[in-house]
Amino acid sequence: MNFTKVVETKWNKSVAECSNEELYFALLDMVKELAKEKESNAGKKKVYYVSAEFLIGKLLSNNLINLGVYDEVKKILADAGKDLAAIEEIELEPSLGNGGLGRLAACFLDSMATLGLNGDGVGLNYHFGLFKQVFENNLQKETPNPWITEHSWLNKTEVCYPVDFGGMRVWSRMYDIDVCGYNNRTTKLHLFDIESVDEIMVDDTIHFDKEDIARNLTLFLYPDDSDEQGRLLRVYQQYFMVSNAARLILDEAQAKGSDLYDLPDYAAVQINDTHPSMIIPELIRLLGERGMLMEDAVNVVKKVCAYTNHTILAEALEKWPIYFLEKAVPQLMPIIRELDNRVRKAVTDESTYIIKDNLVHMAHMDIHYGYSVNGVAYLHTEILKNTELHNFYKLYPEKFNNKTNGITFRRWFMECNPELSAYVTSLIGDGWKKNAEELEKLGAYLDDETVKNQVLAIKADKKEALKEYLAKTQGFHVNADSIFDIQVKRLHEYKRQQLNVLYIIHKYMEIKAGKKPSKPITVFFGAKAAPAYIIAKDIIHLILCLQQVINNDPEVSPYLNVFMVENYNVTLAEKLIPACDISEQISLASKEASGTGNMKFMLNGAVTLGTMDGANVEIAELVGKDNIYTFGEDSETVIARYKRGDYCSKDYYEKDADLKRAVDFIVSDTMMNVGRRENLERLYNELLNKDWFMTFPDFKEYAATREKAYADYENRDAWARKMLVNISKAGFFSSDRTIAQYNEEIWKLD
Ligand code: 26Q
Repeated sequence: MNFTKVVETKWNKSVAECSNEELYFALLDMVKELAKEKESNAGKKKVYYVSAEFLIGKLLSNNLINLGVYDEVKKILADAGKDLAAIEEIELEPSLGNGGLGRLAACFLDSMATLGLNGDGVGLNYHFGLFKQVFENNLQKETPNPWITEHSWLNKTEVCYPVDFGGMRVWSRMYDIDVCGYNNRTTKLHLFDIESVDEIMVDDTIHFDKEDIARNLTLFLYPDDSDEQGRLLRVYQQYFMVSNAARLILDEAQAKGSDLYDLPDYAAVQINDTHPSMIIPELIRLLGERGMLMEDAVNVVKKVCAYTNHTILAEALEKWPIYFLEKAVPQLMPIIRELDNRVRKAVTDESTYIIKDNLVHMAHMDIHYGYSVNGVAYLHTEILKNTELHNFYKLYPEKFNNKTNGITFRRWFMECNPELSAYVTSLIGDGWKKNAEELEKLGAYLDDETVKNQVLAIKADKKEALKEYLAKTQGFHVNADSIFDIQVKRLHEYKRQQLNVLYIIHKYMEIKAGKKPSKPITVFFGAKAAPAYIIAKDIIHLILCLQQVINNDPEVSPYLNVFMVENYNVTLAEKLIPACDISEQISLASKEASGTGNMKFMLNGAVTLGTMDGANVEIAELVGKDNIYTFGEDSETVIARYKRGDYCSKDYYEKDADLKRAVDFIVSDTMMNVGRRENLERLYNELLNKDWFMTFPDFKEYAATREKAYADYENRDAWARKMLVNISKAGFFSSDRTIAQYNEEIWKLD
C-alpha cells in the first residue's frame, strides 16, 4: 500500500496540500487496512487476558513501526514538508488505565502479537477513561478526558450480549482494536461497552449520577474506591466485563468444536489482579446454563483460570461486602457461597476462606479456584509465598510461580528513542529487536570512546528535545545542560515522592547556605493522585509549591529546578524517559510489586537510584553495584518493623538535624506564602506522627547516595560506561521474554 496514493484517493490532493488532520485520518485508514490484511493469530487454544485496564497509549507510530512502514511514511511526509510528530499530536491518548498494571497489559498484547501467540485482551471501553489532571493554585483538579472521536482505532463489531444485574438488564456491544505485532501477526483488544451509555451525563467535572447504571456504566475508569456508590459501580463494571468475557470465551470455544468439558484445551483466562475475579463464578454459572453440573463446571474452571497478583498492599486486595454482590449480581452469590463451602469442607485454615465477616475475598477465590498464582518480580513472589499469601502457599505450593514483568522494546525504545535504538543497531545489528538479550553485545563497547561519546551525545539531544517539548506544551524553562533527575509514576505514599521532596528541600537549604552544586540539577515529577486520596494530593501540593519557591528564587534556580508535568500519561512518558539521567525508584522496600518504569529508564540509558524493591533487585543483580545506586533498609528489615509495630518517626526527626530542618520547612512562612496552610500542615503532621511508609529511616542514606550519583555524573566517561551497561543488560526486561514464560509455564498454547 502506498501512502501517497491513499492520501490522493481519500482527499483528492497531494500530501503537501493536506492539513495535518487530513494526513492523520489518511494514516488511520491506511494502518487499519494494513492491520486487517495481516494474518491474525490462530490455533485451538487461546489465552484471554482479562483486565480492567489497558493503558495502550497513542497507536499511530507504534502501529507504523510494527507494520514495517514507519520509515517509508516518515520520508514521504518529510519530502512533502510534513512532520510525523506534529501529525501524531492530533491523536488523542486513550487513558484506559491508572498506571503499571494497565500499561503492562498493553505491553503484553504487543508481545503476544509479536510472538504470534493466540491471545486476545478483554476489557471495557471507558468513554472518559481516567480523569485528566490540571493544576490550579498548586492543587490537582480532575476533569473528564474524552478520547473517542468519530474516526478512531475502535472497530464496531456485531457481538452483543444481554447482561443481567439485580433487577435490570443492559445490552453490551464489543468494539475491537487491532494490535499489530512487530513484523508478525495481529491480535485483538476487545473492549465491551453498554449500548445505552450516555455521555451527556458528564459536564466539565468528573461528578455524575452514580445510580443510573444503565447510562453510566462505561463512562469512567475508577481511580479509587473512595465512596460507597463509586465502589458499587465498580462491582457493576467488573461483572459487566467478566460476563461479556465469559460468554465470548464459551462461544468461541464451542464454535471451534469444544463440548465445554474440554474447555481447558481451548481457553486459558489470565485474571489481571482481582478486578476480573468474578469471571470464576460467572463461568461456572454459564456452564450450568449450558447444561453442565456444578461439580463438573468447578473442575473445568479450575483448569482454565490463572491469577496474577500485582500488589502487596493489604488495602488494595479487593473484598466486596456480600450485600453489594446481592444487590448488583444476585445470580452469583449462590455460586460464591457454594465455592466457599467447598473450601470450608476441604481446608481447616480459616484465614483462607472466601467469605469472612460478610466480605467476599476476591483473591482467595482466585487462589482456590485457579491453577496458577503468580507475582510480578522475584522479590514480590517471594514475599507472597513467605508472608502475604503464606497460608495459601502451604496449601498449594505447586500453584505459585514468578513472572518478572517486562516492557515492549518497540514502544519504549524504537518508537520513543529512534536515535539511540538506531545507533545500537548500527553497532550490533538488529537481532535484538526480536531477541532482546542480544543487547548484551553492547558489552564489547564499554571501553570504546567513540561509542561512549555518541551515547552521551544522543542523551544530550533527547534532553534538548524534552526541553523544547515542555516549553511548548507546559510553558517550562528547562536548563538542558543540567542533570535530569526524574520520578514519574502514580502518586502513592509507598512510592515515596515525599522522600524525593525532602531531599529537594534539603538541597535547597544547602544552596541557600552557600553550598552550590558544581552541576545544575533539574528534578522532574509526573503523577496523578486518586481524587479521594487526600495525602497524595497534599504531596502534589507540596511539590507544586516547592516548584514555585525554588524556580523563582534567583539564588537557587541557577543550580536547582523542580518541574511537575501536568497530566502525566504514556505520551509524556515517551518524551521524559529518553531524556533521563537518573531514574528515581525509591519505594519502601517490600511495597512495590515490580515497577516497570524502572525498566524503561534503564533501557534508555538512565542510571537507577533506588531501593532494593520490586524489579530493582533484579536490575541491581544484572548491572552490578557500580552501575546502580541503591540505598535504604531492605525488605526483611521493613517487614520485621511492621510486625513489631514500633516505628516512631519522631525518633528519627529528633536525631537528624538535616531531616528536621527539611520537614519543618514544609510549614515554614516561605511555603505558607505560596501554599495552603491546611494541606501543608496535614502533610507535616502525617510525617511527624505516622510516616507509615518509613521515609525518615531512609532519608540520610538516600541523600548521601544521591549526592554520590551527582558527583559521579561529572566523570562523563565513567557515566557513559554505566549507561551502556544498563542498556546492554536491559534485554531480560523485554515483555517478549515475560510472555514466552507465561506461555511455557502457564498457558501452554499449541
Ligand atoms: C481497586 C479497588 C477499587 C478501585 C481501584 C482499585 C485498583 C485500581 C488499580 C487497585 C489497583 C490498581 C493498580 C495496581 C497497579 O498498577 N499495580 C502495579 O502493577 C505493576 C504491573 O505489575 C507493577 O509493576 C507495580 O509495582 C504495581 O504497583
